[in-house]
Amino acid sequence: MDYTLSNPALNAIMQKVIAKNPSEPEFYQAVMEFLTSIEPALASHPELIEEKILERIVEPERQIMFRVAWVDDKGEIQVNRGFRVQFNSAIGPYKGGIRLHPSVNLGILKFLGFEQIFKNSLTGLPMGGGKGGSDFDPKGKSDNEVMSFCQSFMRELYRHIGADRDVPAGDIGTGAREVGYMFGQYKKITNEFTGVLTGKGLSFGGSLARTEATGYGLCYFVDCLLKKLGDSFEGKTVVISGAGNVAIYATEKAQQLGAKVVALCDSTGYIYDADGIKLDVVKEIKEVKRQRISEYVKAVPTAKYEDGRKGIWTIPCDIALPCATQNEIDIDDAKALVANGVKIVGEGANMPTTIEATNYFMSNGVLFCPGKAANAGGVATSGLEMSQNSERLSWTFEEVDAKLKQIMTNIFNNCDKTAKDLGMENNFVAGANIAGLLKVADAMRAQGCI
Ligand code: NDP
Ligand code: 2IT
Repeated sequence: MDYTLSNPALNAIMQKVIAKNPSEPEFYQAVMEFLTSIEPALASHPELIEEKILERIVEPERQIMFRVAWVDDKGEIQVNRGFRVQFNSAIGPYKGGIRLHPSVNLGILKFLGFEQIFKNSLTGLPMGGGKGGSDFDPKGKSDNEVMSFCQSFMRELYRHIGADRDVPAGDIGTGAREVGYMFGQYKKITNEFTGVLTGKGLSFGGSLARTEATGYGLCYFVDCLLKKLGDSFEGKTVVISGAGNVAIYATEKAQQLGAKVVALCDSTGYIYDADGIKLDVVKEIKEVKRQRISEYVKAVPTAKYEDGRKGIWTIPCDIALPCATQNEIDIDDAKALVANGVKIVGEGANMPTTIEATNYFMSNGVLFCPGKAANAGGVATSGLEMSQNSERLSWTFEEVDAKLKQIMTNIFNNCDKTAKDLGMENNFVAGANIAGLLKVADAMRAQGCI
């Protein structure tokens, strides 16, 4: 990958990032995409360079790494590494998920924390950017082992977080079960019942619609785009990757809006159901039994299962919603999607599309919705959970869902207008990055050199 930018000031920042952060390709990729797309804003905002806003914004405020030792069911001690990257607190307390996956390392969490700054800014809510996680693999672990890990993880993390300091939540491998164990341990150590985590269970401060929020929000964003085109989800064929929290609720909303979702996947393979995915079957397999997606064909014998997840992008569709993980669509996948007539790509996952693939989509007339705008519904609803916790109230599902829809509409309009004003209509990558950046930059300037 060539990380050279044509603008000398931006290129200097990029080269410094590479020199100061060895072996962190995902972080370079996120910074590269960001710096490339914000260039049109430099002329009217010289302070971004002159006051070193950009040079400061690519440097996390704080990075915490720690040992997580825990005891497995055989009585053996296991050692994992825990992280929290507190990237930027200019507009609010650090906010972002906890990823539990064997691939987790500092560079991946820095890419995620960096993206989170601009995503959270776009929501319009007062939340800074952060991300955390561990290389712990929850797959195949017993409940007891997951609890043991989560408690040990929180025994260190608790001293760095707080309802007004840093508010973690779910991400890959972290759902309601893990958030519950972490919350319980935080409460035990601090003797305080506060809104320190979001995505909590409904019986202890969680928000209705948080489970659904990222997937629903993604579809609300894409629906705004379809409306702009005078179109709708009705009758569209949709391919969605992943079979986790985001993918399941993107499927649910796309189906409610009249689309036919024909494929889902997990890291082992994909299912194709020409009649439309039966979501109750998927929920039972993934949410209740925590099994592989291959089980689907046992319940729906007319569907097909293929090993390996790459083939999912060869299925013809109008709309592709990558909702699994970073870099799951490369240039070959993009070419296959375009050849099969895809019109819209909406990122439910964080950075699921490589830079090359993104450029290919955009130069071939595909409308591309970047994750930091399109998947912001999850963290936005986390912000709504924080508001409910602060006022000791809980809102109805309909209230939260209506606010989520309004926030996604605002994000779409903001990205659309920002791009249009710069003469780059429908470039939602530039629209999202510039709109997200300018609010944070304004707050950083106002707070002086810190
Ligand atoms: P889950 O853990 O619920 O599901 C993740 C899904 O993606 C699983 O089907 C998983 O398959 C698959 N997957 C994960 N890692 C890989 C990998 N390396 N290769 C192939 N497949 C993989 O996570 P979420 O649904 O919460 O998160 C999905 C994406 O959405 C992530 O990028 C996350 O950062 C992003 N996101 C999540 C938000 C949220 O609120 N949860 C909010 C905004 C973005 P398998 O089970 O086989 O591992
Ligand atoms: O990537 C994300 O935005 C999330 N994983 C959700 C973060 C949150 O704080 O709800």
